[in-house]
Amino acid sequence: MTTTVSAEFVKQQAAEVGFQACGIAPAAPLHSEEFPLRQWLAAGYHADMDYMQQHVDMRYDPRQLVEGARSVVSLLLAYKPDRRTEGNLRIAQYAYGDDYHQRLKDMLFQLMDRLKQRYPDFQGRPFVDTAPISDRHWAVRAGLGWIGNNTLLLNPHYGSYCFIGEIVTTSAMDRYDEPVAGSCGNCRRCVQACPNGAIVFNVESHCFMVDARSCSSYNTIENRDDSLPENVDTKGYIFGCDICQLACPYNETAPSSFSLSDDRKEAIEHLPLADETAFRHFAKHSPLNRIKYPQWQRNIAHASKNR
Ligand code: B12
Ligand code: SF4
Ligand code: SF4
Repeated sequence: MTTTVSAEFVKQQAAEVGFQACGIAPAAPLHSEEFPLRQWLAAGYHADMDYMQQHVDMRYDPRQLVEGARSVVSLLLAYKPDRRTEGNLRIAQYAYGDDYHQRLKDMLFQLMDRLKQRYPDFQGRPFVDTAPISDRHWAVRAGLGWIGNNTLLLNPHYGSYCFIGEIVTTSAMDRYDEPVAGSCGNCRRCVQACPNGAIVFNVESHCFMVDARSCSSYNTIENRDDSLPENVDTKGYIFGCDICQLACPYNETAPSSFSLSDDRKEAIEHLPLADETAFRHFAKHSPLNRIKYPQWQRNIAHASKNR
């Protein structure tokens, strides 16, 4: 039996490491009503993301991912920039900075080191978007917000402009958080703003889901085909898409957490003209490393044709 960990201590250390919010949930399986992954897959909304079909049971139960897991520590790293880039061709705001996978992972390891210093028998594994675990649903369980109609985690203070990571640990906590009682109410701004009607209401699950096949974010990032579907209008986005987030009133009032320097802004604005060497140089430490230069050029050609 491992030592029971103070939740207060975890949160204090998380804040010192630089996370904007931290919540903790017991590592009990997710119900299919709160995470209708099987319905999403059955509808074909995952497009070519075959990895979403793998380890489905594990996505419902973190104890299959980390043996003996007792708690999930969920952490938010906010990224709303203080200004946006200009120009007709643009990348999503989450990609303005360095690759968040690396940054978040470094921070999660720092937090684990601090916890191990205080609790030498503390054991856990950090995750960011890369393992079969649904980041948003654990954040909801840990009281960090609710799932908005745009299907993203909406934190009442930071909106949806935040990355999510977690530590799944075998330690028990002395206190757990409860989900918050927030909701989108009658608002449908994001659904109406989507240029591709990609946010669809799933009658069976009684909630909104993203059909990736029509989503600009999927198409500009995950789609590996030589050309993009003609009916997808990316509205100038050549990597990711912000439209359903820009429409959200919570994001309007959220504080900015990332300062876009003049140099970085200029580099991003010139990126559509970059040759392969310059693109690779920029992409190396950025979320853009998810795509190769031919995809980048495909996205530019598609967005230019739409315009
Ligand atoms: C696959 C994936 C995608 C796919 C599919 C997106 C999707 N909505 O499923 C694509 C490529 C399109 C995508 C795009 C983006 N992604 Co993405 N993606 C993921 C990934 C890897 C898995 C998501 C997943 O499990 N989908 C499967 C379906 C079944 O799950 P679901 O969508 O959660 O089910 C929905 C419904 O059932 C409904 N629902 C379920 N329960 C309930 C309960 C209630 C009360 C209600 C009302 C609704 C409801 O809402 C659910 C939320 O979508 C996660 C990382 C991770 N491991 O969790 C990141 C992740 C969701 N992505 C992220 C980001 C930042 C984005 C983009 C904003 C990037 C961009 N700017 O282009 C866009 C946003 C597009 C959008 N509106 O979703 C962040 C989101 C952070 C946040 N605040 O929520 C994550 C969590 C990565 C991270 N670690 O930070 N993504
Ligand atoms: S990311 Fe863009 S295309 Fe995808 S659901 Fe949101 S607004 Fe629609
Ligand atoms: S725009 Fe409205 S409906 Fe969409 S996520 Fe924000 S509050 Fe919810």
